[in-house]
Amino acid sequence: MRIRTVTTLPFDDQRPGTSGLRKKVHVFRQPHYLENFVQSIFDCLEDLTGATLVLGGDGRYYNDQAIQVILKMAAANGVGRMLVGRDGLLSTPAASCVIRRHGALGGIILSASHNPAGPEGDFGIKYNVSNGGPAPEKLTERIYARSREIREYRLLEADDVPLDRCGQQRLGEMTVEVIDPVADYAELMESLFDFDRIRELFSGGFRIRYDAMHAVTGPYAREILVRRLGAPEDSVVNATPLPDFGGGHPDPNLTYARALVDALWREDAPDFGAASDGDGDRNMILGRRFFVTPSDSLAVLAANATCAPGYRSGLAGIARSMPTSRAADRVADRLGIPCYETPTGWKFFGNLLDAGRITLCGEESFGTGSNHIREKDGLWAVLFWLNLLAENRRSVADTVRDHWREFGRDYYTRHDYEGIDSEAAQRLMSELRGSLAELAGSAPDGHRIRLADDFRYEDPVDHSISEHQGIRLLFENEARIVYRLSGTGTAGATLRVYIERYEPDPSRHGLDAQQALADYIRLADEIAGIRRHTGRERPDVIT
Ligand code: VG1
Ligand code: CO
Repeated sequence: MRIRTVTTLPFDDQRPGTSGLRKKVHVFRQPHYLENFVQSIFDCLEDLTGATLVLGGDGRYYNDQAIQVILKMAAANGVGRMLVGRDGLLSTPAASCVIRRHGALGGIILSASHNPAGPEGDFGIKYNVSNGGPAPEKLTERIYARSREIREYRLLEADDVPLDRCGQQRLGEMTVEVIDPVADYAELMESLFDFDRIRELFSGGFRIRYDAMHAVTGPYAREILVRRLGAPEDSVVNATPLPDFGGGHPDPNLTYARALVDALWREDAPDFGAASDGDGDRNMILGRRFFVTPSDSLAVLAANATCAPGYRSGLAGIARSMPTSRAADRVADRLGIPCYETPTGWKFFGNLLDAGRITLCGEESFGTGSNHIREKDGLWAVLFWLNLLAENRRSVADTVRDHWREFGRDYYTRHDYEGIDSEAAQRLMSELRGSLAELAGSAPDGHRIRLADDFRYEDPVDHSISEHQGIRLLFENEARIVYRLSGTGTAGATLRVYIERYEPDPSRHGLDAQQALADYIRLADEIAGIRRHTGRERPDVIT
């Protein structure tokens, strides 16, 4: 076996976004494209020689080919041991768990999360560091800089490594260890939640429907929900990971997980519904005819955390991404613990978790997690809910309504305008930025704006600064509108508008969110000129 040094030229578009580098599959398949980025990662890791790395992905199209390339490059770059999920599979949370459990230097995760897959779909690659979490901006910026000057990469000339069976193999000087992608993760879950209680819940007739959306969580849900917790086999649907996710869009929300929503709205609906995204880090929680917003889910779990054995001793603090509703803040306030507001993206929670300042964290985008790993975790959230329901024996809807009665309700919605013209999107944002000074203190349609700014975050631990993280308009009555552009898309731009309003009065908690927020939805368009700039009459996705 020979190490080959391949001459290459840099690409100028390899800057990682909110969560790694995401591009269309055909972009990744250009000669040298994947290799350049992987070599750029390796070049930025000081302790690579002899180190252990973790490798796996969500099983989407090109996952298998990319893994073989990365293995050969790792062997040529002096990696000592590579832990690879069987069949190249590892959910994002499982990868985080494996990195931590095995003391790895880091891991490479192949996923474009909830973006559609297949030859015409998206592919992605992300590097996670030794705490199991996404590389911080400092490192992703270094990797990007390296990708702009790279001139060669190294690759071992060798046959492909079979990945269908667990066990050790050699690839040049490197050990390839194929591991069960589920085992470590399932064990971790068992240590956090009361499996006996959840088993009792199921055996008492409580019915659940978990939709794996033909993406990576099928094997995890089968092992944990069916095999270990005794839910009936047909509780997990679409459980076989497919390279094109069955042609679907594995984004667990009311639009893309429509079949699940319909099932929960039927007469014979199960008690509990849940879905995950492509790489298993997101979750949607449904009750019978009831949708739990991710922001509420974080708040409810925080308020009831001590029901789960792993959180018995209480919470150190909570963090939420800036556009996430302030429902969690109210719980933190009540508990007398700090609540941090971070920019969008899980990487911003890492320092707070490592420093022990927070125990739970979450994002409005169907992401919830804790200090057990350093990624958001879809199945974990499902198990937390099941643990809570096994304790309180209430329905999902009653659990959330009880919570609103106690803390007030934060009506919340997110409107996404997908695939809009990039320049139009930039113009909209810069016009908005330009009018911030004018907006602050003004009262469009009688709604006074108390604060208008472009969110800037100073990390309380390492004091690094992240600017331009979204435009916030805070109204006097605690309503809020936030605008930001997505950092995960691969075609055109996606404008996200987040709208919320606080309602303390329980007699007014029964409205539909779109209705309750109608004034502010109108204002959001008026203020930013969404229709004028994008030519769109309505959002593509409402969550
Ligand atoms: C979106 C979400 C963000 C999430 C990110 C990665 O980013 O808004 O909250 O962390 O996706 O999620 P953006 O920049 O498109 O708004 V994913 O599940 O990679 O797993
Ligand atoms: Co994801």
